[in-house]
Amino acid sequence: MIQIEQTVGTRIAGFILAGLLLPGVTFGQSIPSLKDTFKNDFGIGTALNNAQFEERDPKMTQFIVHQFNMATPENSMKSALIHPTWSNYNFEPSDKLVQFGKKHNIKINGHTLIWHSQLPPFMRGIRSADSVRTFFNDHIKTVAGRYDGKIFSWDVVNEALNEDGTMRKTVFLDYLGEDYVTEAFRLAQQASPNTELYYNDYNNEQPAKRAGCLALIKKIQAAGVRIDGVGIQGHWHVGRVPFKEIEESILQYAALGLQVMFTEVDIEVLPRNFQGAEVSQRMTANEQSNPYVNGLPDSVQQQLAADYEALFKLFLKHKDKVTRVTFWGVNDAQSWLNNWPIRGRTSYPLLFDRNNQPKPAFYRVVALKK
Ligand code: 9MR
Repeated sequence: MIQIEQTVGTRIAGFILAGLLLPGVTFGQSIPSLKDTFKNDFGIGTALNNAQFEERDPKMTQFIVHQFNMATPENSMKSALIHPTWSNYNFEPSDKLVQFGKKHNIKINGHTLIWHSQLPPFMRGIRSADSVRTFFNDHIKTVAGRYDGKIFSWDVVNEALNEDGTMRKTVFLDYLGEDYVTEAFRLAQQASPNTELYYNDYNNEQPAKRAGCLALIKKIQAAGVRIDGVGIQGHWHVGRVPFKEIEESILQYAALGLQVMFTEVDIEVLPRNFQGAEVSQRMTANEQSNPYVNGLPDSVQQQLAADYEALFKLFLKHKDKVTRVTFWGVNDAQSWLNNWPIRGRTSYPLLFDRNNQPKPAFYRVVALKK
């Protein structure tokens, strides 16, 4: 008994001491965990950069492991990085990501096999269908094959559609024709039979693009090729989250027998004059374009919290169809939105602030389960 009391006493003293010395570590653990909060509902993921999955900052690692049970590499598996020259692959970072997932029980979603953006430089010089076909086949076979059974899922094709639902003009469409999407899934299935296979896009909750996405999925299915899920990226804007379209999309995609995932969620608070996540689109800076350098006004903070709460309410309502919700970054400091479509802004799109402290939106989301 005495011994137990002493142990408990030592632990409490240690806890207080650790709190004084390493506030982030101890207090980080006292924050509720998203993955635990939603453990009976859906997976909770984050995009990870190389520094994060290489565990360069132990406090960050501890934070990630406490909050998330799924992860997507923000860049390391994109073709420009994993396949930098015609016959060379750079698997080192992504192998580390896989180890990170294994060690911490975090399921990895590979991102992404076929995307027109962030292509290796050698693809720019390619002018023949044969060469594009060779790249396409080799890339999918080699990359998907390497991680078969080691990662949980793949975004096989990313962003193949225009806003009006037609096929986006890309090097793959130009040289391989409309069936390249189905073909990518067929090859991924052969190379990686033990991995779930998804189609991923932004704005594919919007009616016209959604119709194109539904048609694309039906085409893959009609060819007898496996597709397990569809990712709605979820790059939205505060006060303008398209709840109705999101709900319709969940129902319509699920009706095709697919899992529905929200794969890159963030809610922008900064001014922008267009919707979506087209990386090549840019805006010119002016005096109004970076308004919250010294902090987010309470009114915007509250709107952000209300939007996140309503979003998670919707996800929970359809938890039988929604299998994963992934944020595009761990905290506001990491978000790509600090640099797009204007470089060097101060954005606040996620649930955790620049010091990994929970924002009001976090508490509103977690409170849904109380
Ligand atoms: O967050 C990513 C950023 O670091 C990269 O510079 C950018 C380059 O293409 O890609 C960002 O991630 C994108 C994702 O891979 C696909 N959907 C849109 C995301 C935001 O641009």
